[in-house]
Amino acid sequence: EDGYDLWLRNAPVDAAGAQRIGASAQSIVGADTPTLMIARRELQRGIAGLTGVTAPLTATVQQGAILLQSAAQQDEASVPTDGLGPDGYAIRTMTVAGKPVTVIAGATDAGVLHGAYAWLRLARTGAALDRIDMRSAPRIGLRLLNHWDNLDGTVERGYAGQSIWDWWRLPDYKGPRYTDYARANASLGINGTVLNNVNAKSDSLTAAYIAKAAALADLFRPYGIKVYLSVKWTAPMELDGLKSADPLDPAVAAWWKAKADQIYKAIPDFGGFLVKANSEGQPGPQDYKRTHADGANMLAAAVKPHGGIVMWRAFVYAHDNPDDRAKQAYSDFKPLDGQFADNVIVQVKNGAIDFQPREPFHPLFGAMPKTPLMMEFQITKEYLGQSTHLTYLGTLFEETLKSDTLAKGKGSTVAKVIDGSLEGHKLTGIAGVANIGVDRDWSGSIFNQADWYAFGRMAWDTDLTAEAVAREWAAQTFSPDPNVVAPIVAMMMRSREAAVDYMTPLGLAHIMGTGHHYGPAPWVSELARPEWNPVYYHKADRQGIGFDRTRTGSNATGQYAPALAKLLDNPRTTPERDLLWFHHLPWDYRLQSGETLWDGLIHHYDRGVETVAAMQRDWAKLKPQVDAERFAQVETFLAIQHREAQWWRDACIAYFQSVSGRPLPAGSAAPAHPLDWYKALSFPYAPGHPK
Ligand code: BDP
Repeated sequence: EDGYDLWLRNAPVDAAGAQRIGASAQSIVGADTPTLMIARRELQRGIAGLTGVTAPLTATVQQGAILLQSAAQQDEASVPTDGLGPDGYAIRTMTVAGKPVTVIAGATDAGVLHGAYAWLRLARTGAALDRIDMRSAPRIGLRLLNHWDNLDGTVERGYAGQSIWDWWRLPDYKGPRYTDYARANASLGINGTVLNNVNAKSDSLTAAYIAKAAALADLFRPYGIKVYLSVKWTAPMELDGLKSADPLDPAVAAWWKAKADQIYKAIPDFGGFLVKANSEGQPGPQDYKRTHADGANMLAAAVKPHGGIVMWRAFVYAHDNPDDRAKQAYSDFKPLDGQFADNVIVQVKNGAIDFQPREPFHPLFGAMPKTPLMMEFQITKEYLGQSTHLTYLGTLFEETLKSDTLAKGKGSTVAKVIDGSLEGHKLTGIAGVANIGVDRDWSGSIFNQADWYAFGRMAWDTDLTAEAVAREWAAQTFSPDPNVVAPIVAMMMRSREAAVDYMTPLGLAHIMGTGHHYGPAPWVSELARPEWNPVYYHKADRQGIGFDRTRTGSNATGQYAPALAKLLDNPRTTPERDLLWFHHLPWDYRLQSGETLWDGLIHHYDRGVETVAAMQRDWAKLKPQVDAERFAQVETFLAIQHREAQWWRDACIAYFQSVSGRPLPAGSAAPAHPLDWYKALSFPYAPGHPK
């Protein structure tokens, strides 16, 4: 058990389980289309793995059969598929031709495939299969992975080995991993993938690389997955010697139009472009005194005749902008609301800074009613312990999606902004920066697989709770035995809060080491750009700590809906978990617990370390129930996490104490080393960051 099989493991169930599954899966009926053949194969493979019995394919309906029905196979007896959209499915146990069967229906073959995976999920997690009547359709149209994969095989912020795209040997060699990748994504309902890094190279738009992307698109198509590309703004200059990349220059627009035509010739269902422009040194339309909307609309016109879209990222902050970094995306984009073409969607990170262990939701959500906004989550855990720390992201996703923007009164959640229901948008999307590489376990650790899983499941259904998703994942990945599922879910559910506690409690952010973003470095103050320095974010001094973003500070609170801004302007009505994100407060400020801010901060750090120790103890008890290989990996990684949680705690406390000059509260141990010891550590070869 090396983790390669992910949640599609199909390990044998006990006799009662085999009976439960076998009775409802005695044979399979389905047409010979490419996608339904995949659905048939997946069902056969799953049922055989779980029960040891292979369900034969039959042409006629038999008792206990599974019937795969997409629109083409509908008759009067079939399950209605209206309202399921292009991706949804219905599963119903019913009588057909006098025989009890299970019908898996969809308006399209892709819908049926999603239904087949859903049925398998029910089978694997121990659900009853003899009485099913369910319908499920995603509210968000684009559910995409973003690969930050480079053409040389490295992965920016990748902690699971090299890129899974073997660009060098594509388009000829298409190894089995691509198919398994498609299976895993389709099983969650992920329906698109952006193949290359947002810090893009022009080369991905050359004929040779378009052919490579087309080979992957051909493989993914029957799984309902489209391919997209990140593009570099100056590609027309770099590839064909154009004099400029001005979006309003007709030659530039013509170049992109011809490029789009060329791509669509090779990939008729190509999804479109993802763009990082005028951000962290990337070129963009602002270099020509044009706006993001000018740039996005020019590209949008190029893909429009083919039905393509442009995803334009709002992750921008500029070195010559003295304003609070947390405010800059809003300042740039809010004035452009209503100016984007109808096949443009603006992609916004979950928070205003950068994928921190915790951030309040991005103020753009709810602030651009005339523009479709898509969510960008980071599945790869750049700032959350990368591959070794167990920090389940389901809770982060849930917290963000359920945050209330109050933009149109109570209940205006971020989920409703991105599913289009709040402001009436049809183009809707959610992206996750992938945590996938060539490691045998795909994601750098067994538990990181849960973040990929949770992203896909919650993209499909934003109402799912992190806990329900953890439960499903644990049952399929380890065992449906409640004695296994319950303790694993309990570990997962407190894991991210533990990391917040031992890294950045009470709303602190961005105090990680420069470049690698792995360990603590709250002391860093000498980097060229102010907002690269941790001291910019925590602003700790003798008197207190925190970033004043209130009306009288940077006024980042003013970017939220007035009703919310009012709450955030007051530390007493700011959620305590975000306290220091919005407020600079004296060390003696009283927390809700009654203790001082200083004591509370230390206690959060202590609690983070203790929680990891408790997770270690809980895992140790699972030894008899988990296979040796995966048990050992998790055990070792938890030991690393515990050691590093201690490191985070000690380094941060040593630093903050050097600033505050305060004694530690009774019962809290002094850091193991003096501050200089922590400062002297260096990690020149840490993975995942551009060298
Ligand atoms: C930051 C990463 C950087 C990415 C950037 C982005 O540190 O490597 O290029 O985001 O999202 O989180 O563009």
